[in-house]
Amino acid sequence: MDASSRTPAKDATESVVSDAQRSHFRTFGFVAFRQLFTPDEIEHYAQALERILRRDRGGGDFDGKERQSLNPFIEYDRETFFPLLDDERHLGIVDGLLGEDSLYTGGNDGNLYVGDTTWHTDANGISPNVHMLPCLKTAFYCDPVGDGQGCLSVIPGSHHPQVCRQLYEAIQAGVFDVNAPDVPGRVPLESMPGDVMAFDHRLWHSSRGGKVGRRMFTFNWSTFPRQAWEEEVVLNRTKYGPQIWETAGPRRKQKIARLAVDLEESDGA
Ligand SMILES: O=C(O)CCC(=O)C(=O)O
Repeated sequence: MDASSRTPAKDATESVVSDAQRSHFRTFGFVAFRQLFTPDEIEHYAQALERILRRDRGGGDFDGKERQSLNPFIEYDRETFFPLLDDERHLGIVDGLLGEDSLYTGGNDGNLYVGDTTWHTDANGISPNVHMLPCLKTAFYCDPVGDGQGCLSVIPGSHHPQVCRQLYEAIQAGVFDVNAPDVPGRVPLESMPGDVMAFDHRLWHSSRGGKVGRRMFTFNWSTFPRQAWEEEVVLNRTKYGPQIWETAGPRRKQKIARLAVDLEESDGA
């Protein structure tokens, strides 16, 4: 089920996503990319994340009472985090899974987790309104996480709109409890620093048993819209601050320039 392999950090010129991984993503809604980054790189990001979150707390220690989440967070340390949006390995994942013209949609969050995350999707929480456009999240777990110890769990295939909706109906019928640790078919995605978890926004996912202060950050991406309804989905999700332009490398500039016209038009409307 896990179409990943544990290989050393990849050369940027290598193709990041294999045909098998692309097919796995389309079928099951997720792929775990193993050791795409080095643990040292991830610790560098994790420490920058901790500094940002500390400043956000007014300089105090994390009291561990509840999750601290900042969305967006990368804007608070642009030198460290914006290059990650142009990193060939990161873009390689997203372009490999969503197509060469995939887009960063502006959403990113940095977290210190406390306790469990109940079952939900990122498309619309636990609502049955599921769109048809493949969008995904890349998640960087900065600490080792295992089954029942803070790793992501997913329900493979639940990103397919019909299954996604059926799970919502199962909640209504009392068959699927979003607080339950287990549901039939659950797959835990253990992660080591350097791994990247990529999953479709419509995929049902959860996490449980993590240690207090579990460090994790994410980015949101979309397939380039080709039809009017797709454009509406993407424009609704996309928010670009000025830094997205100021910091962009050539590849990002080229990608977002195509959407920029539409965004300006919708902002001005
Ligand atoms: O790691 C977790 O607790 C859950 C992550 C999650 O739900 C998300 O990033 O959408």
